[in-house]
Amino acid sequence: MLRPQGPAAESSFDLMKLSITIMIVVLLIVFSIAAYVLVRFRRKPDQREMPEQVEGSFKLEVLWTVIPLILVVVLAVPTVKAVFAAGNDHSNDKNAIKVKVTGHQYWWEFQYTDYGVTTAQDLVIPAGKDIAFELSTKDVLHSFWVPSLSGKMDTNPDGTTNRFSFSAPNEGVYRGKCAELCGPSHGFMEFKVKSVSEAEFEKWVNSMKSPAVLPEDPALAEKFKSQCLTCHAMGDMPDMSSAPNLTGIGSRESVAGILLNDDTGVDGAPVLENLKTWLHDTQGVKPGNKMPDPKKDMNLSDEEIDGIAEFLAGYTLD
Ligand code: HEC
Ligand SMILES: [Cu+2]
Repeated sequence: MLRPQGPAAESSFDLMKLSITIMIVVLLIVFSIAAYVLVRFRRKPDQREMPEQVEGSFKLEVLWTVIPLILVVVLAVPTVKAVFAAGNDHSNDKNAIKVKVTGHQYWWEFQYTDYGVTTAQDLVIPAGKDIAFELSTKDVLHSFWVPSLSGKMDTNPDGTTNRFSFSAPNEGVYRGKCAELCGPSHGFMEFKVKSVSEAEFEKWVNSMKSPAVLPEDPALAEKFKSQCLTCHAMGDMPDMSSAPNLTGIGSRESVAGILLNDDTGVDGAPVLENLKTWLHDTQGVKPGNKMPDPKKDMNLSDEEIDGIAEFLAGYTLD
């Protein structure tokens, strides 16, 4: 929030600076007057009599009503302007990229309706373009929030949808959060916004559409199909919206949104390691999440789990 990376976040940051500046100025003036009065009018050692009692001053009362009024107006005008600008809707804008965001306990689904592409956890967008969001939830109330790009927007459990939009002028990866307590793994319900060049975005869309692949070992492929693809979709398979789409999972910024993929190991772990961590202990990583345990509930052996992890780590987009 304090390092805004786009116009929507900048307007919130400007409001914060304006209100904090006004607060500091008021604080300094009030405290200076209070300090002056304390020193100037304190009781002298030999003073015994009651000081003169002053009541009611028309001038002062007008002064301390009008000044706050002016300050409130100074705050209100840009705030109302920014609030209406933040609620802008680009859903009918031909140049905007439309993304349907669905909150799930505890992951984010992103559907690119104009491209027929669905992904999870990584929201890939072309830098500088307006992204028109339509937000809803599959279960409870969540709130979609990318602090460095924009304010929050709720996903309502009553079936209504919310719309808003933002853009990310600079290429980069921005961290997103669920900002509404939604269950035991709410704190791990993270996602990333990946702002890339227009050419890279087109390339990403095309590779997301390439046909699904399976593990080479036929026995493992069979297990994967029967145990995992009942919930998860990949490549050109129809997406049931019941679990994160796994297309190109090896190229993602994270596993399950929270285990950061980092080959240098400085800020996370390599993707293969994260996939193993996830598949061997999903409840340990995200307590209360809705994926069955591969070992206990799907009867997979450690070798099979590691084999699937290796296959998924190698399932990259190019
Ligand atoms: C009953 C449905 C279901 C089945 C079956 C299932 N999963 Fe999942 N899986 C989920 C859900 C739901 C999540 C999201 C969990 C979360 O993040 O809260 C998930 C998350 C994942 C993730 C992380 C995805 C991401 O976007 O980072 C991977 C990887 C994964 N599952 C692999 C597997 C594998 C491999 C199997 C088969 C052994 C499997 N799943 C079987 C429902 C399922
Ligand atoms: Cu949440």
